[in-house]
Amino acid sequence: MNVNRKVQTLDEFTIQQLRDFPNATGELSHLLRNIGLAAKRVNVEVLKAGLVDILGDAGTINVQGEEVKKLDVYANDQFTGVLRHGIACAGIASEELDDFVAFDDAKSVKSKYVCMFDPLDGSSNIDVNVSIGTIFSVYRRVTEIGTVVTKEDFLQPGNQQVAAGYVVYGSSTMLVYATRRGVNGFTLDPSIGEWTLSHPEIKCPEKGKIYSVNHGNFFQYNENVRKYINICQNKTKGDGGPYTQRYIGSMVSDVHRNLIKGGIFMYPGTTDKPKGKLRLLYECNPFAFIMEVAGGKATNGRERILDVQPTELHQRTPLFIGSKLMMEELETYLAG
Ligand code: P6P
Repeated sequence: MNVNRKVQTLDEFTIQQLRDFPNATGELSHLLRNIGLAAKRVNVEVLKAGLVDILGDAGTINVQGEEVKKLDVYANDQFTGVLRHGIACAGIASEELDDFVAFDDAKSVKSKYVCMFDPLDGSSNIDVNVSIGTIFSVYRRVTEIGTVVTKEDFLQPGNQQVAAGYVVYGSSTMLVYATRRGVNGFTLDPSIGEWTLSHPEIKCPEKGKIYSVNHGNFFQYNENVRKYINICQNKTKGDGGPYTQRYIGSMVSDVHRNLIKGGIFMYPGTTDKPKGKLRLLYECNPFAFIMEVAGGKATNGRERILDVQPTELHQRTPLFIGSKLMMEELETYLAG
C-alpha cells in the first residue's frame, strides 16, 4: 500500500481552488468547509443511530406532514447552527422548517450567499440502516449585501446555483459537491476526521444499464412514462441492455450510484401526486446542477429542471435525471 500517497483534504482542496481564482474572497470555500463540519457531526450520530436512543419519532410533524425522527431534528440543527455561526451565509431554508431563516447579525448580513438543504433525506430508512443523506444548494443572494435576506433570495431558478452537493452516510461517508468548474467527491477518513479527495472530476457516463423507479406506482404513471419503463425492461444486449432495476428508496444513494456508474433515476408524477414527491429547491435543483456539470441531464418531463422558476419554498416536481444518452431516449417518449 502506498502510505505516502498525498491525499488532499476538503480544506486543502477549497483553498487550492481559492489560489486558482485570485479574485475569490474565500467565502464560498468557507461555507463549504462549514457544511463539511456539520456533516461530520451528523455522521457521528448516524453511525450511532442503532445504539442510542436517538431513533424513533421526535413526536412532532414537520412541514411535509411527516413524523419527524430525532436524527432529522439533530441534522437540521447542525447545518443551521454551523451556517449561522459561520460568516459565509446570510440565511437558510430547510425541508424541516416551514419558512426560511434570515441570519440578521452584523457579520452574516454582509455575506453574499444563502443555502438551502434537506438535512437528512430518506429519513424513513434510518431505523432499518439503509443509507441516507444530506442535500444542499448554494446561491448568491439577489438582495443588497448588508440587508437582511428575503424570500426572493431563495426563490431563484436552479440555473443560478453557485454550488450544490450532497453527503451520503453509507458504507463509507462521502461528500460530493459541484461548482461550475467540476464535480468532486471526498470520502471521510475517520482516522484523521477529514474529508479526503477520493473521486476527482466526477463525470456521469453518457449511458448506463441501471434504471431506478418505484415500480409500485407503475399504474399511476402516465402512458409515456409506462412506455419508457417497458423499454427499459426489454433492452437486449444488442441495444445497450440488458438493463437492471435498482431502487433503494433513498434519493441520495440512488442518484449517487447512477452518477458514478451511469443510469437514470425517475420520480414521475402520479395520478395521486401529479407534481411527484420530490422537492424542487433542496432535492431536485442541487442534483440537477451536479448531474449537468458531470455531463448528464435533468428534466421535470417537460423542461430542464434548472430553468423552473420557483414560486414557493417546498414546491414539488417530477424528476427524471441521469446519463445524457438515456435521458435523450426518455425524452423521445415523453414528447410522444
Ligand atoms: P417512494 C425518501 O423519503 C425520499 O424523499 C427520497 O429519498 C426517495 O427517493 C423517495 O422519497 C422514495 O419515495 O415513494 O418511492 O418511497
